[in-house]
Formats: sequence, structure tokens, C-alpha cells
Amino acid sequence: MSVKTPVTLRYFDCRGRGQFLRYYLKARDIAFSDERVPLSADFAAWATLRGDRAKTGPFQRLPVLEWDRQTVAETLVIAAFLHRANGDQARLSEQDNLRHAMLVSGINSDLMTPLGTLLWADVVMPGVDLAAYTRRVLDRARQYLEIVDRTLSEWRWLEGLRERPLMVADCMLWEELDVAQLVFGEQLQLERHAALNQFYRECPHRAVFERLLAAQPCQVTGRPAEAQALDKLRGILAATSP
Ligand SMILES: N[C@@H](CCC(=O)N[C@@H](CS)C(=O)NCC(=O)O)C(=O)O
Repeated sequence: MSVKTPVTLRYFDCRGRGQFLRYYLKARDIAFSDERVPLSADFAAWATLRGDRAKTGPFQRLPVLEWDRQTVAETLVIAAFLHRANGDQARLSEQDNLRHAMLVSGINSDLMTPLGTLLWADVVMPGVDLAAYTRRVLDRARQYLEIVDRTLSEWRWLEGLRERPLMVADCMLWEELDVAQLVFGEQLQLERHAALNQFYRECPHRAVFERLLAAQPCQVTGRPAEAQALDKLRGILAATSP
């Protein structure tokens, strides 16, 4: 894919809202600068950068994509922009474009955001009943996966994927299934969902995703000491599993 000027994806050095975009750019062979803002307990690097609106966009948040002198902010807008700019929109029927957009929107609000919030929960919601909250997020995630599993079968998503290039929604779905398993472990019970499980295992370019994760290992969120927070969640799940 040739873009007239260099492409930059700017995000924190974590997976969060940026990793699926990295997968997409890598898998689609789009040369880009993977600019990662270093994380630290005091967020010093971000504090220095945040006010530079040329880099952090109109809302001073990340991710931000720079593409042919355009600056694009907001995760869902970046996803839609890449879908259009790389010809994916033109490859799909109107109905399949709607399905693609619905899947991106759903994963964002029903998996990506709740998983990220859960990892931050005891920091951003002082006094939260972490055990109850964790179980609730797990139950909602399982419920959501059951429905998406049915929908992807009805849409024949996997069959379609074998006949077209990998698209943004595929990258996002794979990433969130991977993160959900990291957070909930076996309690997610992905294997109960045949279509999703098959998608996760057979997703084209899965090796590209895994290579990137291995080459640049990073936390899911910017939460300080995320590993300990994850251990705590796993302890809660182990103690409260029915
Ligand atoms: N609505 C934005 C939210 C972006 C957002 O909140 N990004 C976080 C990182 S995941 C951020 O930049 N946080 C820094 C801050 O709030 O100062 C989107 O969907 O992209």
C-alpha cells in the first residue's frame, strides 16, 4: 500500500485502543511509524506531550493517526478512516459495510471499554466492590460473546473473511478476544462459542499479531502495576467461580 506521506500512529506503549490499529497497518503492509508514548507511574511523558495539539489532536487524547497530512483522532473515526482510505469500504456491499461498522462499534463499547475500565476499576472508582464488579463484567462479556457468536455465524463472517483482505473489524475482534482471555483466563469459556473460537484460532495474519505482541510486549492499559491488578482479578475470579 503506498501512501504519499509517512503514516504515524501515535498511542501509549500499551495495547488499549491502539493495538488493533497496529495489527491492521502491519497485516496490510502499510509502512508506519509506531509512535509509543512511554508509560510511567507519573505519566511524565504524556504530561509533556498532551498540550501539543498537533500531535494529540483536537481532544488531546490518543490514539491519533497522521495520514497524508491529515490528523485523525477518535478510535472509531480512525477505524472508519482506515476502512475507507485502504479501499475496504469499496470492497464490501452496503450491507457488509454496515455489518463491519456495527461490529467495530459493538466491540468498542461492549468489550474494549469495559475490559479497560475493569483493569483501572479500583483506581478510578475508589470504594468499588471489585469482586462484584469483576463478576459483572465477566458475565456481560460472556453474554456478549454468545450473541456475537450467533451473529457471526448468521453473517457467515469467517467464510467472507477467506475471500477478502483482513479488515479493521477483524483486527479489533481478534485483539479483544485475546485481551478478554488474558483478563478472565479460562473463565471466559471461549471454546463454548464455535464461530468465535474458530475465528480466534484461524484468523489470517494471526501470526503477524502474535509477532508484534512478542516483539513489543506491553500492558493492556496504562494503569501503573497492571500485572498486580490482573493477579488480583484472577484471585477474585478463582474465589468466586460458581
Ligand atoms: N474517545 C476517545 C477516547 C480516547 C482516550 O480516552 N484515550 C486515552 C488513552 S486510552 C487517553 O488519551 N488518555 C489520556 C488522558 O485522558 O489525558 C477515543 O475513542 O479515541
